Amino acid sequence: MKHVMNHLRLSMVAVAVFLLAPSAFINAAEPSAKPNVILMMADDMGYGDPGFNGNKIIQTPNLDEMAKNSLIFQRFYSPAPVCSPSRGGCLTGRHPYRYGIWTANEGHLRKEEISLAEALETQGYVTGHFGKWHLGTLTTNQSGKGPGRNAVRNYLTPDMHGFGEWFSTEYAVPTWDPINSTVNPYYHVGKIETENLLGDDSRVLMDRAIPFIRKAVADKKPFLAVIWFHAPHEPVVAGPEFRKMYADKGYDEGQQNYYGCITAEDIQIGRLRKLLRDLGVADNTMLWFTSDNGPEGDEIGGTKQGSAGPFRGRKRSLWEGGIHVPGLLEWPARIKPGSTTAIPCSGLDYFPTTLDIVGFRMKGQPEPIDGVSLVPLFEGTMKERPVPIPFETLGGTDTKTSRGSPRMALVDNRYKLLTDMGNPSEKDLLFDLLSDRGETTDIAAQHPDVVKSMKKILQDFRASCKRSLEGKDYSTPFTPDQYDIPPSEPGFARSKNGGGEAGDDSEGAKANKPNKKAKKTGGAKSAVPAPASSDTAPSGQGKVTFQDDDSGLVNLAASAAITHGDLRYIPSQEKIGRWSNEKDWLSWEFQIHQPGKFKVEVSCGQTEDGSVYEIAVGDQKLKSTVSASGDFKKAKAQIAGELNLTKSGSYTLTLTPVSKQGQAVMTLWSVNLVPANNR
Ligand SMILES: [Ca+2]
Repeated sequence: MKHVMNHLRLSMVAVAVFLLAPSAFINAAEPSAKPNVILMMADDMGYGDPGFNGNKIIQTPNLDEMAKNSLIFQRFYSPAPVCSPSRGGCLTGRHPYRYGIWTANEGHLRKEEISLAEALETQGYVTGHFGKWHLGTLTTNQSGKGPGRNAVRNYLTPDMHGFGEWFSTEYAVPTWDPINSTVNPYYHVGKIETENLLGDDSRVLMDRAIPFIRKAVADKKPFLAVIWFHAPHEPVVAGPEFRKMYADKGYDEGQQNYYGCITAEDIQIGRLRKLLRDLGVADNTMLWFTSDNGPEGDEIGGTKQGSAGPFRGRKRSLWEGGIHVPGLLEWPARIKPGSTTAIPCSGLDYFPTTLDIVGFRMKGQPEPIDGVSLVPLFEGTMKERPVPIPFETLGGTDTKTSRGSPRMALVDNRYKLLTDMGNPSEKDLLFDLLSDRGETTDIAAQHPDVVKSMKKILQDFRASCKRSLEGKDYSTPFTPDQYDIPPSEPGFARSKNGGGEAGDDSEGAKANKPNKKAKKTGGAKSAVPAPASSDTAPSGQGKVTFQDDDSGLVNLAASAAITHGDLRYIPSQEKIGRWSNEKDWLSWEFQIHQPGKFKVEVSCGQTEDGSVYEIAVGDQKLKSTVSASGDFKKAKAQIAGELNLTKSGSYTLTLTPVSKQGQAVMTLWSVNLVPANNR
């Protein structure tokens, strides 16, 4: 009895100590409660963009205020260096290579995975998704990304993963007037939305999140709101009042748009925080903020004004600049204002952390989960991350896909290993992130044992992902198909067979994968592309081509041309042929977001010199004469002149014959608008 009393007394002492001297993070814990959960994510925002990470130019007063009241993660990682895979990781806690989302616009969040929304729904939560989805197509009819994105195989809407309410786009839309994106509309629970789509996109989507939250609170239900902003992803556009803020300070147009759309986003975050306080639910709401990957562009310029802070590399790379992103958690019930942590954490941790807090485990949960519960961190008992964070992305050595970084990385409490494991050019790099966060000094040679043990973890990770891809983590039968071959395997069949497309989550950023525009039918059902087996395609495909984000190039491909007359596109040769009638002509629709002067390069074939043609955009006209390539089947690039496109936006280019030489005007592969150097 005495023993029991002592034990009780000890326990009471322990409780008293607990209450009087709580750990660094605990305020007034209420373990049985189900906190509301809001996952906010900016798109392509760099670590150095928000004020709380040191930015002195971009105005983010609401995020800065939130940061003061939050746990600031000094080392927060996105699960991947590009959009779609990063988002999959945030919703499932599992690395995207386990379910075939290799890069942006590839694969989809498999139904066999369990998302945070599905899990919380079983616990009485109401669930909503607002903004960019990027984890599947939203209609089986088409993807605005073009025929390369298999809209049927990848059809996966938010409600198929547990979101009862959703107001979402398949991929990026302009950050101002998102209605401009006719090929990529907002859907509200499966129906194309047409109302309240003008002005700031962050406001447009917050206008939908707020009533959802109000209703959940009125119904006394805990809620999960996943708010995935489009800003500051391309097309980066800010409204006049936001541009003016920065124009007045002398910043150029690209800066005005980039900074302005972040400030507009920040205002909506302030609006949300105020709502939570007004409704009396701020205390027990976990309000997270992060970005899905690092800032866009090889370097700063145009509308690519994002800052990676002190880090090397940017979006698409596994250098810190691609994956080390802003991270905040505001949760007054459990997190003391002014808390910080230097322990590496990840978007992969959202899922296990939330399930740990709510205190349940999903039946049939696919395992392993790559993230960890951060509850011990909140309780002050986590001194180190218990398991390292694995990364794998598509890429290689070319700067377009991975900006020069190796394809795999492992981050532990101190070191980061980067490796091109299995590639012929395999090279291992090791950095001590505690003393060298800028990744300047490779110390692999000095620490072969560290390299070896970290590499072993990545080898095991890769083998584990392969098992996941084959469906071995699922309790239900799963038959993998050709798109479930990991990129590291021979026979990996990406893009060409319609599984997805090149790794870029910009809207049509690769100009040779033109977006289809529902011009003729006026709805989501745009013209179905001709099957590859047919020799020729009908005229008037009407696809909009977008300027490439990185190179600034506008590639007006034959496949995207609208044909007028009897002209035919020949898919097997990717060219326009049978151009014997001088009355027949071509046009293309395209959009640019980096205005300037462009050299017009026509790639065409003719056996003899002399056909004359005219290229026109608006009232600018260029007359040029075809110089022979020697053969209609052989392309030769020729410069027709220069165009000055002074504004961002939509244009039409026409190519009209003036006279033909011999039997035909020419065969045509493409018209390229190549940015002139003085852009
Ligand atoms: Ca992104």
